[in-house]
Amino acid sequence: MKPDIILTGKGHAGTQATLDAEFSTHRLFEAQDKDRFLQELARKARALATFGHMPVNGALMDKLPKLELIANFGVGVDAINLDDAKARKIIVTNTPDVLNECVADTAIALVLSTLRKLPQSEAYTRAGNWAAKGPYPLATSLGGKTLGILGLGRIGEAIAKRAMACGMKIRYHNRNKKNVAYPYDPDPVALAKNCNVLMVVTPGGAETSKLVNAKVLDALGPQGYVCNIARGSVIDEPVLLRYLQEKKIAGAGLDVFVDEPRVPPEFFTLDNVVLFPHVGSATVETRKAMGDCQIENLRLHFAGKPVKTRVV
Ligand code: 8YV
Repeated sequence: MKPDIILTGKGHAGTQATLDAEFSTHRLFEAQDKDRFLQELARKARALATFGHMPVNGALMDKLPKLELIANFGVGVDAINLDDAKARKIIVTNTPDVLNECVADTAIALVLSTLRKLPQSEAYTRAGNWAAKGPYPLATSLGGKTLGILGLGRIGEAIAKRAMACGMKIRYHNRNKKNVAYPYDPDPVALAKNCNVLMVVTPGGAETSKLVNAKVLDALGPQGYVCNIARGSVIDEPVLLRYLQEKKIAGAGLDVFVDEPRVPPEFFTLDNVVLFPHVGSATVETRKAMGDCQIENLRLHFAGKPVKTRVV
């Protein structure tokens, strides 16, 4: 008998095909009547394979009393209520490390795109403006600038390495000071004051909600840039929009938004922001590695072994 597992979202196709082959899979995201779907699976669903940002809280867990494991596709588990899972002795796993390099590549692409205005200059060429209007206006160099990393975890470290290769200096703020060579700032405001480009790499969730607010953006100032590779919730999005409109900061590079995939359309008319559609880890290789990690956790658990990458 294959264990029954529920897939919460339409995710990586290869991963879902393997899950279909090895488990008895049920697609919550395709169910017309979600309550009925959950009722029907209440006595047999033993795992949730989570894809995307659908909230998984105690109320949902209580509808599935046989639930043993929540295996997330992705490193960020902010959509899953970890306290609720812990209280119900449900194991939660994620897919750390395999995406570090890819997300760091995207982070540097955001910095390059934002400071050098590369997407805008590309659009300028395509529109025929080079011959018609002359050279594209000068942009801003990375070399000699300071990158302030808010959340120096494994992804932050991979970003730091790349930024140094571009001639940038590194500082950081974390909940806990780390044993690293980079200078530490005691809070996000101090970090913003001391850097030219603030790179947000913290986890999402209640603890970091709107951590980057008006005070932090004021400290960054009209010459400062902010890039977000973490979660939209970490920045106060309406405030950021206003600061960009009023040129109270120089620019922003955003891979993540509060209400994905919906991006506030007011951003679309601004020239001082670069917008990516949450592509941090979005390569064939990395998504496969993430899926393999999620699958391995499910396999290990149902083989009666400890999972590989447990969060709680
Ligand atoms: C993915 C991510 O876009 O790992 C994460 O936390 O945000 C990204 O790698 C997401 O998990 C895909 O659902």
